[in-house]
Amino acid sequence: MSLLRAPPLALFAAGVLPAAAHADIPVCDYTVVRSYPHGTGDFTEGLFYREGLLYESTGEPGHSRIVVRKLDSLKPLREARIPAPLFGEGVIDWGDQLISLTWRAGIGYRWDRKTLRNTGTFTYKGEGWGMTRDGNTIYQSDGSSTLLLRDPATMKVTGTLPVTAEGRAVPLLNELEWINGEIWANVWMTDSIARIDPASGKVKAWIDLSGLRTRAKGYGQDDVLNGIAWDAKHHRVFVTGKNWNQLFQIRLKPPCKMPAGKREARQ
Ligand SMILES: [Ca+2]
Repeated sequence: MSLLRAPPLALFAAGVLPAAAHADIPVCDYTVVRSYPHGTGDFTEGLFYREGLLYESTGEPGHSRIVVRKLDSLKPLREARIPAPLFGEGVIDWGDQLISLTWRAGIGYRWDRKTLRNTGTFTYKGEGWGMTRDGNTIYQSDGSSTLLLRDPATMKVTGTLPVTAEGRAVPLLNELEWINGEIWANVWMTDSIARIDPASGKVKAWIDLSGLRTRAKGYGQDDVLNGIAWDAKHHRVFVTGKNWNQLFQIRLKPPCKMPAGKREARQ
């Protein structure tokens, strides 16, 4: 989605943790391990890593596409276009397929993962934002504080996961990634990632990625952090943002700490 087309509700100031982060939840700091190139015209809406390849879907009508490439090169190995006026959103792998969403059209696509040949479409209600998966379940965001669970075979909704921090709903969940039994979620228009317990929907910790956006020259108002990928084999976390010029491998700096105000209150 784009800020210019978005409802003005609940927009967080970029660079500020969601209000719920002031609660009794630890905040994780980070270090950059390495940076890789990222296309400054790529409005990132979906991102994942599989078997040495990066899969990225991008938005904006006329610029929406799915690209498969190596980490260290912007040259697409395979590419598929999403025709205007559609606005590309999340993408996930499912067996030999890719499944992708669009923002408000209610149209989803299935692709052959190896050739990016379009193999079908489906329809769904509501907005499409991000996706990730674990085993047989896709988790999808739609801009609200509730993730939808879908059956990848049918894309029908099989359940919901309301996401809360200290009992308060966490809206604007965006790009997602299943990492070590947690769902990591970008919170739109912030530098924050929520680490969500998939069983309870509770935010276990926040990751404060302040500084990356400036480092990647994400100066436009829409150029926010969005895109998390996990290399499970080598335990690498990658993050990027819309129109950023870099994609970063990051590492969390333990321990994740309680917010300063909370610590002081306890002293
Ligand atoms: Ca992802």
